Amino acid sequence: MAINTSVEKVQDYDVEAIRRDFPALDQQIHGEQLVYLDNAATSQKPKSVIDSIVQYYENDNANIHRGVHTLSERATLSYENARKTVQKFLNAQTEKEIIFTRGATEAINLVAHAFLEKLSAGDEVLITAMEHHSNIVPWQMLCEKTGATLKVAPINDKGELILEEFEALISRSTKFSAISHMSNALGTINPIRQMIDLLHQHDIPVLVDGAQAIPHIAVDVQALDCDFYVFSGHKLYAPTGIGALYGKMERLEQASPYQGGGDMISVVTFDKTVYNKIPYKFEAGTPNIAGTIGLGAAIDYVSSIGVDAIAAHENSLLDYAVEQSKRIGKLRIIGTADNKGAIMSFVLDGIHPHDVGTMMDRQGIAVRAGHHCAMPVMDFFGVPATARASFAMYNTHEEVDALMAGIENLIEMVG
Ligand code: 7TS
Repeated sequence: MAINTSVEKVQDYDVEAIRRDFPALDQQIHGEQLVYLDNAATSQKPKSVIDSIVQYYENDNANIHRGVHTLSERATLSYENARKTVQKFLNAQTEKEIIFTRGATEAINLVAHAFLEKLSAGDEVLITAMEHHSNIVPWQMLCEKTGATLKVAPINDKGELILEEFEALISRSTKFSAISHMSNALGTINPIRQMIDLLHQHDIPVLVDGAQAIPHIAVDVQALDCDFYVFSGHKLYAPTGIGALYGKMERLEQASPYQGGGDMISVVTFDKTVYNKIPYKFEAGTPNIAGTIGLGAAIDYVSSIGVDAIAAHENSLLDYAVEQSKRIGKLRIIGTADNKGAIMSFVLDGIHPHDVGTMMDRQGIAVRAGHHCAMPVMDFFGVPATARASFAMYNTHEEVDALMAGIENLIEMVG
């Protein structure tokens, strides 16, 4: 399939050079060149990230914040430099506002736990109908423990938040709100700046789940004025098992620690423990040092290309995919928001999404099939699951062609 390169492709974006940085992309699956379109689940890693981890383990491996020896000092320096890298990437005011966690899920649980003592019966927590389970279940657990009520702002048939209904749900009882920046099941990008403003008119703290947004949207936490922002490194070309929580200093000062243990204390006696300073207070135990260094390297890599350039490329892939999909009569896209990131969730008439996933894999094409940890979204659209193609900085228009050809093949096979 020929593509109109001048219209579809982003000028000066050297996708082939980028692809060469990602060793995992260069392989055959079932005899076919891999087409990796499961980036919303996790992204592949560039060589610089892999090298940073190897370098750490080969040369600097030691525990941090405790040894006076050289290796420990080197490891500590690299770990703390990664914190500064995250700070700059998010434009946080100080690196103390960055707490390393296992990922978005742990960061959300940390914040939910911090609000345990602040909520009671009659209070409300406000989320939206498009949240990932990670941004539902911790709040449900918090509500169960405190007697508070979970309120859910609805979405429309395009998968967009209904902003007026969100606003109508804000009341004096609302004590916290947790909202996704971008939906993993639909691709919808929420008007979070507006949502945050509405919440702040009532002085309601707000957490933004940036797990999907972070690789696609340049985030400025000061401009957004969010109280908390969370993301996972592995969707941002970093290793699994590392992520970050940004928290406004004044909010972190009000928060009680999530876990107790080493490193989060300054003095321990059997009578009383004095906690360490922020951010260490929230980082109990030996952290994922190598992962943190890998996260720093991933952000350096992404920054060297530029999030806006990456987003422009991915959006052109999405537009092209949506356009091309129109020729497939049996295909229905789930999630057609006006403001959308590079995710195409779809169903095919008469073919279960799991079969779509398996049959695409037979053709070397990796897509995710399932409920995407967003069962309420599936319920809303009346589907058990969807197949999902999600694009990253290294995907190409030719891969979109391969996706479409793969879908057409499988429709033909099923008959
Ligand atoms: N929030 C959103 C919006 C997500 O998409 C995910 C993961 C999470 C939170 C949790 O991130 P974790 O790294 O802590 O697990 N989403 C997906 C997905 O769409 N497919 O696999 C994981």
